[in-house]
Amino acid sequence: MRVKHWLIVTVVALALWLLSGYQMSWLAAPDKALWQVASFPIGVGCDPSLLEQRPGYRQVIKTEYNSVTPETEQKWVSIHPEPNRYSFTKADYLVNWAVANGKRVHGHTLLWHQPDALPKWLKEFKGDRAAWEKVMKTHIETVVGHYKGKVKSWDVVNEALNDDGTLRMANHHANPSIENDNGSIWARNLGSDYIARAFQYAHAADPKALLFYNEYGQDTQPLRVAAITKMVADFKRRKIPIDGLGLQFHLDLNATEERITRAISSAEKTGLLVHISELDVLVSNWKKNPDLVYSPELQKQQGAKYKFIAQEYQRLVPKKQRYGITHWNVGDGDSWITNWMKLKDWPLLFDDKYQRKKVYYDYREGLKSIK
Ligand code: 9MR
Repeated sequence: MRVKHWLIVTVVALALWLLSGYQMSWLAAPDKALWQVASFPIGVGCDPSLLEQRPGYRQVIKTEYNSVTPETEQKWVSIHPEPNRYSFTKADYLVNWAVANGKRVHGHTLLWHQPDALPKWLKEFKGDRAAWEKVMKTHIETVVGHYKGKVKSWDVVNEALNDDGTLRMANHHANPSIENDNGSIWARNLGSDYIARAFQYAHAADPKALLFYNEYGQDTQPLRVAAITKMVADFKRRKIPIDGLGLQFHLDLNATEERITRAISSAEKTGLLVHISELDVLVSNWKKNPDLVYSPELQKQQGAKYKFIAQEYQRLVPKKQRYGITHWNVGDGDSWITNWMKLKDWPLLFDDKYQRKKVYYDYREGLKSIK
């Protein structure tokens, strides 16, 4: 009787075990998320309002990415709207959500010249060198201090150089005004060494934060790349605390493999961390074309570009220098290319309903192929 009882128990247990094994292989294993197949963090530029309001948006970020960057909410215009008032609410929402969900937070950005990103009071601010220095220093101390321990890294200075590698300073617009200023209020009012001081202030405010210089056009502007390399060497010599370089990579289908390789490689050669910080691949090639169709051919070319970037980043950048690849928002409908540039385009990995696109899979293949 006893033996029979044990026999039944054993047979049932065996059957259950076999069945569960069978089910495991029978039901397709869930796809791994991007960050799970990559050998480095996969980030996304986020809008906290969308994060709060759209479950689809939130879900994709939650599952696919393990690093986030606030797309605009930490810029001066959002976070420091009046001389003596900071407004942290929106950025805090994103940062707290990210921390609670185990995501790394990359801060963006402490100094940028772009008029849309600056509050009116600052664009109109009048003061001598010392007054400007105080404004910059207090802002950096306050913002970095506020996020100490939560924001792991910062784009300290963004886009400080012209295409020819000179420091962005004067407004070169044909009819210059504060609203079309393509020069820099920082360089004009603080002098040419302001970048180094910004890094020092940020470091003092949070010595553990990793500090980045972020730029665009490294694939197209070799003189700008040379200037960045020179700046890094100068900072190292002077012991200015810089940890990494951000390559924005707002690319189009004309970005050749050779140009992409050169850009990544020059950043890697500085020995600093390399962050592809704002990736998107435009199929419109920056042309306004309301009739453009997202044809299979365009999708194929775009997919090849994404895949190549994923592979090349891993091939060229040693593991310890890989800070990650950050995508500049989630779905095509959220992209600055469609919303801000007003171009008909499909530059991201997800469609406007947050479904994975074909390029998503091409990119994931690239992430998988080398380790
Ligand atoms: O994508 C951002 C867009 O939503 C904002 O309106 C704009 C102005 O703040 O900035 C865009 O992001 C820029 C980033 O901060 C710096 N590199 C270029 C990005 C595209 O303009």
